[in-house]
Amino acid sequence: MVIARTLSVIAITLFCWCAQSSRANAETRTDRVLQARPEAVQWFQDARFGMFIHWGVYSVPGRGEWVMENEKIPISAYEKFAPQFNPQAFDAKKIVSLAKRAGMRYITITSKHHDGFAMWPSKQSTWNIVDATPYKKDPLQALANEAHRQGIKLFFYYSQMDWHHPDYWPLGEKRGHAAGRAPGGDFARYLEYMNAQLTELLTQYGEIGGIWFDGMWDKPDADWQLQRTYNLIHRLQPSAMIGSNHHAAPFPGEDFQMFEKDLPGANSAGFNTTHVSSLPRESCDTINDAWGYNKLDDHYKSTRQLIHFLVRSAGANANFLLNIGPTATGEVQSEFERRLEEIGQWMNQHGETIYATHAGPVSPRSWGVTTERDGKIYVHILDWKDRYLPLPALPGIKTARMFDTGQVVALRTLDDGLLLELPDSTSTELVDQIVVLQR
Ligand code: H79
Repeated sequence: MVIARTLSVIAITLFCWCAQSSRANAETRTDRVLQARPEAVQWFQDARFGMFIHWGVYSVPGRGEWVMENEKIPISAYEKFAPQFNPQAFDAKKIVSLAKRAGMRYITITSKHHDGFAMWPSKQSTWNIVDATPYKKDPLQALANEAHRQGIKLFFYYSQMDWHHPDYWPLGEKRGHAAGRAPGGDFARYLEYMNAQLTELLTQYGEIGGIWFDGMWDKPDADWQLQRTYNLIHRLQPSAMIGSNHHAAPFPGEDFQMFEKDLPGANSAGFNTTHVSSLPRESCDTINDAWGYNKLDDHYKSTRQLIHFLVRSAGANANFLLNIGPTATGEVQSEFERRLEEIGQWMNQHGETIYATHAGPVSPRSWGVTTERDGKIYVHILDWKDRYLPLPALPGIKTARMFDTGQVVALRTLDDGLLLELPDSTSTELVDQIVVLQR
């Protein structure tokens, strides 16, 4: 009897121990796909507006971030820009404050672009801002400290394509061939390098909003070991949002989907996917045509155009990540600053119709979009000159008012639609005529 009981206690203990250790094994298995925490995903979805920053040694020649490839500059010549990169005027506080005044909730900065140059003192290579430039300071640290202080989240852009690293091999079909690199290299070793750099970024700068990958499209069929890298990121920072600009439907482990210079699914850029996933979305665009500082580019979008893109993004359930490319001295062009200030003034008054909204019941139209939050539907009329705006039927809508003035908007229920009669006094010159519909 005693022996039997002792044996069963041992059996139960062994069973529990085995069950526990197999759970522990499951936690450490690399093939389990981890995702960002739901609170982080929700935060991202509500944020709606962020600042993109493209900044690196390419800011020295000032002909855009693709200058090395576009002008076929070999590594040996390109490296000569680094001693000229001394951004004494870089002021993290000023940039974070500017983002805040613009109404932006997060900043995504290039930690490493396609030229492979690390904007922080990476221990993995001396091709970085502390070892290779007279500046010798870490702007990412300054930015992270200031962003945390001002309650802005900081994301790091990281280019998987690398025109400088000897192990980024084989090269993609077309790009990186003028760099003058010795042929050969070990791609598995490159991935170790990349993971080691990402580990630095995710362990030395406090809480990071996420990682914005780019450049995988250079060789989409290579063995990128995405799961390993994505799990590494999610283990180091369980709230970090991962997105990758690979122009294809999202892969497991990614937490948001981005669309470069495009609204979700539109593919007006020509290289984006039309597949729109159920993940949170983000559109990004430039103020002129360049991401990295381009002194020749004066093709600026107007504040009105930029606000329209922000509103249209929200109406398509997407955040808008708007880019600035600081100069080699670290300054932000006045043309960018002025537009951000003006967008901020607009967001100050109209943020309620953008932040924490989701796409409304009327899908995007040429005249505008709808957003929705807390039972209110915001009809954003961006491009419409007439007094009457026909909508599809929206059952149960009882009241309509102009968001800006509170003026009543007359409603007429049609057989299969709803007609808004905009007040006489409403100016079609407004950036956005917003009508609030309530049930
Ligand atoms: O960082 C900014 C740009 O430098 C980078 N992404 C933004 C955020 C960028 N790289 N390339 N592009 C933007 C657009 C060009 C894509 C193309 Fe292609 C590369 C078109 C042809 C070569 C991808 C690969 C599409 C077809 C092949």
